[in-house]
Amino acid sequence: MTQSQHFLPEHRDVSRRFFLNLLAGTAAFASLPSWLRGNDLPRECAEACEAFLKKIEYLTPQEVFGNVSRGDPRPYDLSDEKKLEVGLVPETWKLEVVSDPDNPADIENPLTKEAGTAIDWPALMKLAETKTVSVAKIMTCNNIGRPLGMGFWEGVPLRELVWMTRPKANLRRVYYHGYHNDDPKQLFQSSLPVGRILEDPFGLPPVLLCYKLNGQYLNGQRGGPVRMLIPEAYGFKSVKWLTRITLSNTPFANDTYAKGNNDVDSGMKTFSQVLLKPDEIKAGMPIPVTGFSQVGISGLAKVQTLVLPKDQTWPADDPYFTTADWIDAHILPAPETWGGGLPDDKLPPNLHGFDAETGKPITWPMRLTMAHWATVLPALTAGEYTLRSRTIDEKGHAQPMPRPFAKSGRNAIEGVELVVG
Ligand SMILES: Nc1nc2c(c(=O)[nH]1)N[C@H]1C(S)=C(S)[C@@H](COP(=O)(O)O)O[C@H]1N2
Ligand SMILES: [Mo]
Repeated sequence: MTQSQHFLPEHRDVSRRFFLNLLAGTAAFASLPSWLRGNDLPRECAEACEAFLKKIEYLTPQEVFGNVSRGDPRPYDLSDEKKLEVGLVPETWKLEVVSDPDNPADIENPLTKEAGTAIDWPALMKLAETKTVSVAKIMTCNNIGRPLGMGFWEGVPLRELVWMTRPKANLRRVYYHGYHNDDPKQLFQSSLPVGRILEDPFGLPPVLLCYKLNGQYLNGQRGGPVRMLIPEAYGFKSVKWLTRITLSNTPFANDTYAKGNNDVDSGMKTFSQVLLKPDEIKAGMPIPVTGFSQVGISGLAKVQTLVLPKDQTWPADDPYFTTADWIDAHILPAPETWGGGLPDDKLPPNLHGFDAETGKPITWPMRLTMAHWATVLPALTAGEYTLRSRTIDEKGHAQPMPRPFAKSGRNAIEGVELVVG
């Protein structure tokens, strides 16, 4: 599957309900824009909507996730025997938490293999009995236009391990890396300021030492047995096959991703993309369209669409189409079922931002997750058009502002072709 296809099944499911409601003339119908209200949708449009009536899932099964993994060989492709030997299975996995020899942090109790104090799987599971937290997060590579997948990630807050080392002073930065075939050239590392690990700013979930995705233990591709999970960050911070954490008194990032011109301090951005449009569009017929938005750190207030004739030129000094007549789309409500392989569709324990009583998200759209949207575009005359969608974040910034640079996460306004016959 290509990057663009792999969450279509999930999306179909969520958008299906929108169109069902729309066709049934229920509350969703009443909230449609005035040009649609009071008009029964033409039969052909209803038929186009039927095309969306497929299986519904919100979460991405972990086998279907987009995969970004370095290594030669990839650690998950090693033989079972080798995995056992190097600690890539729960039976032999160990995590060391040590002081940086070059810029030491003052810690009383380093967790090392040598001293027999490294964290192993039973120790992690013991911690999990009382400390488990789950985080709803969309995983996205800052260099790839489409998200890799939407998940509920389960783990233990990383600060629990930091405190186990009994730090006293001189601790400013936390470095970490994963198994890399013991080859320095294959090292993949990342880092965080210690403050982000010890305390969660402005309602963010904690940084996790993560071992489950959508209620199932992480597979090798997803970084199992244990990976890092940084809720608000792009994927490169969430290091897989985690083996070592280094507590340092340096104030600087050491991320592998700093090479390649990447912005390593960028929070996830809000942006929108079109996913489904009818295969065939007839002149004079309204056009049902669906899509999704990544809800970044600045939230999501609106999704809008714009249709322009393909050959229409646009002023070069307005590259983001800010002066165009964008039309609001409908942000779909939180799904009723989650899918993605979640056993019995039961929410993982302590899911941040969800009401434990009702099992529903407290706010929607929810930051750091995916929101689906749908709309019906006004009828067009025959010809070729470009359809664009954009988000407006909670601060009122229209995509790709306020951070339009690609190396801090892709969020360009995409154009898709509409051919009206
Ligand atoms: N050890 C290790 N961790 C890693 C990577 C890697 O190559 N090696 N890739 C990173 C990058 S760049 C991304 S975008 C995410 C992707 O996570 P996923 O493969 O689970 O979707 O994993 C991150 N963690
Ligand atoms: Mo990435």
